[in-house]
Amino acid sequence: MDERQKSLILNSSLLYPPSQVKLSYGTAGFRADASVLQSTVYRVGILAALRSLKTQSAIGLMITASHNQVSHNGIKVADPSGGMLTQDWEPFADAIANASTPQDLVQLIDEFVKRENIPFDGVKSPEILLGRDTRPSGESLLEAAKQGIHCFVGALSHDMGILTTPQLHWMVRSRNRGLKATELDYFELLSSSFRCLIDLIPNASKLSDTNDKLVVDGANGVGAHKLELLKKKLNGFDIEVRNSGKGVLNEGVGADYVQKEKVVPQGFGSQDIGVRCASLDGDADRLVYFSLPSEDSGKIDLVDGDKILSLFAIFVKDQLSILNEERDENTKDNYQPCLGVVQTAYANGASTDYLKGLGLEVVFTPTGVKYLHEKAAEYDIGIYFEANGHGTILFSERFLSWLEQKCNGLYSKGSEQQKAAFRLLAVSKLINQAVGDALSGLLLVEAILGNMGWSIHRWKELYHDLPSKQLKVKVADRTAVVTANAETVVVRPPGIQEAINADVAKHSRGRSFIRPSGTEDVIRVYAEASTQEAADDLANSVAKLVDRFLGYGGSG
Ligand code: G16
Repeated sequence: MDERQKSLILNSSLLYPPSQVKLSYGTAGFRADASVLQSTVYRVGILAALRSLKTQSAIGLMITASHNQVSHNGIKVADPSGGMLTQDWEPFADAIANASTPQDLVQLIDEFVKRENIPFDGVKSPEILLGRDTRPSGESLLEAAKQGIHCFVGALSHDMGILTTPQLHWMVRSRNRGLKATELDYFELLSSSFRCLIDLIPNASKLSDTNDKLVVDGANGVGAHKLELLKKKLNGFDIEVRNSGKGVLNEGVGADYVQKEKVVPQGFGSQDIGVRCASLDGDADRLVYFSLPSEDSGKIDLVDGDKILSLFAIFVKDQLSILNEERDENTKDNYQPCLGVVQTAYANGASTDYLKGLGLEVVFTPTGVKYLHEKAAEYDIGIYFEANGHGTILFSERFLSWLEQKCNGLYSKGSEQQKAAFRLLAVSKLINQAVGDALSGLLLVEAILGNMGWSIHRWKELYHDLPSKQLKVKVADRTAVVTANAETVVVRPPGIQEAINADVAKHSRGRSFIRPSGTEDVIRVYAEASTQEAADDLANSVAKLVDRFLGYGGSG
């Protein structure tokens, strides 16, 4: 970096005094109360410009705190693939976010530029796509990000306006692939591939029997508005959107609330009994379904990310089986696409048993889409979902070009094999392969339910969830908890895992784990057992252990 560049950064960083709060890049970028984020976001703007120079590609910056409360905000970086920032750069993100003086900041950047060989004489100037959700703090934070980006001469920043997080990721991916990348193109791709899947339903009239009305809880966030726009392109598909922004973002509404509390969100009531309902989170990267049982108890029948994963897995597996039935020696080949599914420790034990029972390969990673996505990319078709409703399907280039070949002439026109190949191709276009996307996920669920002729009740009955409970515990320092084996074992502080094991042993089908949240300042506790009472009891006793070992004034 030459002296001029250094002084540009030094001078502009004087406008953004460092925050007094120590922040970490976490599960999905930096998150905190919006009032302390200006300098962090400014510095991530610098990081994004460097990442763009390094990769000579467009990079995305999304200002959002997703499912967190409205007063919070955050920032995450989308890499050229549209996926999460490479984990190799996270330590640098942490270091610059916490640099205590402008001089330290410049020095850290200079060292990093040398270590990473970041070219300042590359063909392309930095190019960043910026998006934000509906939080009131978003606009000024976006300005801070721009200031960071424009420390670099010739840098381009494109403000894409208010978007869902997955839209921004999709735009980055599409732009870097030389494809159309506007919001209109996104809606066009989703609606056309959805229609294609609907047209391939064996008996299309079934759709109206099973898929009558869908009511969607928009979490009072950006997803509600975008779904209204998308709906206009869906040829009368009956979707009613509620919680569209009059209430408070994520408060008593949204996918996180519905999945964790398992209660009816605001805006829903006895008039919805038996109706198929879905919930998005604040930035529409998570999706869960639910229905209200016949007795008005305030509780819901939840169809979570695990069941969405199961539905997708069954459908993809069915299509692959049809392709495998190929009898014609001219079109048969030896390539056997490899299908794998990825879950986290939060996956209900019953879902894992079910998926394994289907003969599928199930692997586990720590919480965080960045881990699941990376694992799923190892398969020809990798399906990943967190129980909280965040997930997608990834298709390898090899598999897609094999499919294209099969569609284009190798299969006889109108054959079952050709239809199955067309369905999988349509899924690969409909589903957002950059990141989990509630809108594209919702359309895929609807299309698959239509193809199978299933109601939400039939879907819910795939398997019965083990009763579970999640709690949060405030502790003095959540980084004191260190986990291993995809977060199923606590290695620090010493002794706590043995104490958890002793509690788990007291409960039939008991399982429990703890982990530090990467998006909130809490330790999360998960427990499941054969009855709800036992799961609640186990979660409470493990939460007490957390408090004893790590709580304020706890002895350990
Ligand atoms: C983010 C991540 C998810 C993760 C969730 C909760 O979701 O993208 O992968 O499951 O945070 O993480 P934690 O338990 O570490 O707080 P979102 O929807 O908030 O972006």
